Amino acid sequence: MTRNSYVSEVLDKVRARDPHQPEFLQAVEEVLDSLGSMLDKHPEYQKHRVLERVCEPERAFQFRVPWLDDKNNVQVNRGFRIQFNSAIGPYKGGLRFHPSVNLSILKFLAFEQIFKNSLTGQMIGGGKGGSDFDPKGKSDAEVMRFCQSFMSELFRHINADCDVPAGDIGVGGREIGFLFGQYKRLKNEFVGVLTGKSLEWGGSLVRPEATGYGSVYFACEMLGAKGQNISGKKCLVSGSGNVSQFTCQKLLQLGATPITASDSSGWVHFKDGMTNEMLNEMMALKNVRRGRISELADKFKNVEYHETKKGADHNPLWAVKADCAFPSATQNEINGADAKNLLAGGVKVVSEGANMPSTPEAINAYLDAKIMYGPGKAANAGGVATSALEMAQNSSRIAWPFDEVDNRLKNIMKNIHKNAFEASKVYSWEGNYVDGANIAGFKKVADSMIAQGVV
Ligand code: NDP
Ligand code: 2IT
Repeated sequence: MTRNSYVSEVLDKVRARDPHQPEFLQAVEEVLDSLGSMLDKHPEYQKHRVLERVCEPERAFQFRVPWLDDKNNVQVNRGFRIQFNSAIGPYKGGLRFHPSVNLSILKFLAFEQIFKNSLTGQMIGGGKGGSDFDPKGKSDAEVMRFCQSFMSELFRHINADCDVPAGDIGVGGREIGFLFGQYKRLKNEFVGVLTGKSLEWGGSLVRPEATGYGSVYFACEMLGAKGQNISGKKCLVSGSGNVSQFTCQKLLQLGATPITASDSSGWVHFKDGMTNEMLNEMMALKNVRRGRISELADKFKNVEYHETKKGADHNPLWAVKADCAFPSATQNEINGADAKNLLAGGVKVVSEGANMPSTPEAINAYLDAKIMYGPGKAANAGGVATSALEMAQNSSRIAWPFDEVDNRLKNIMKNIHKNAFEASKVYSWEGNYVDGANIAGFKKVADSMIAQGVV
């Protein structure tokens, strides 16, 4: 396929400007390459130079985060917040605490977030932030001191109507609590400036479950469009954190069977399928004891542990025979070789709980095989969508019951599927959810940017 000339021109500019940001360039290329046929029909986007503008963050902060460890040594980390696009609402997106965090990774995540948030149909713009701080092996007191120092700078740049962070890798309920406490102390305001809060102090029911549940609901929508359902399906799941846990929970509720899980050390194969007891153990292991996934194989029969070989050219988790795959750990965890193994093993559905877990080669393999492939910005949008529901409840000072939030989440995932599917029919081929999601997400943001002038 020949690339649209406006897209080529902008990609060249973005590459020249940030040649050392591979993840950001990967995300930009994927989105822009979907837009060609739509841009041909809508010259106004080129006239108003929307692509150049949408690829440049409105604002990006980088700051020093000094803190004292338990031995009273001074530690210094780097903090970031990217306020990428506010055309359709206040900046919204998570905070990631992981040693790999850098400007490229956060810009890719914030860029994806713009179109994901647009797809949810809610009033939220795109942002992301975080730090190269590694919570692994730190005491609760160290995590608290780090979070307090991080918020002592971040609080200047965020508020409930301007920028509302939440969790991501390494940032869960514990971290959101420490961050919220410090914000409240500094500003003397009890407001919905963060989402993913505990229920007792302004959180929403279903927010912890929302990303994983949403990713399964999206898979159900893709299957439903072909008259199929998820019951009885064997599912590969990666990760063992928030998204993975609630993906597994929803799969079990719907009669499907998770057969793998992983962490950064290795992966487990549930040879007879994961049971609720095994899931409860994985939750206790990861959320309370903060241990390694290998412990599941020590505890249960018919659970096999495999260490991940650093630098290996493929990950054997993706070669296990299955019907569906729910990558729920991190970016680029499925490469071209893994995607070939997935397809050879019978996988017909890929629903991405993680952000950008598939490399461009893997995505091409799915599209060539025409399997049901839900890209992250569509399939994992349930998390941020439920964050927006938390914001709505905070603004009205009302808390909705579980079923009300869950039904809203289901409807949002249904609408995301419908809008991506319809856009794929108009501008690409029916069922190409990559093009469909990118186009449907982009148009609303682009039209809003044009309406608001050159700002
Ligand atoms: P958690 O920190 O709860 O869990 C992350 C999981 O992925 C852990 O099992 C972790 O292993 C593993 N992992 C992290 N980094 C790597 C790596 N470099 N290599 C191998 N394994 C890794 O994070 P979440 O579950 O919240 O996030 C998972 C993915 O979902 C991310 O891509 C995130 O951006 C995305 N996402 C999250 C949303 C949310 O609401 N939380 C919303 C939308 C997307 P270990 O235990 O060893 O650290
Ligand atoms: O990637 C994501 O969408 C998230 N980490 C959730 C963001 C949010 O604001 O809930």
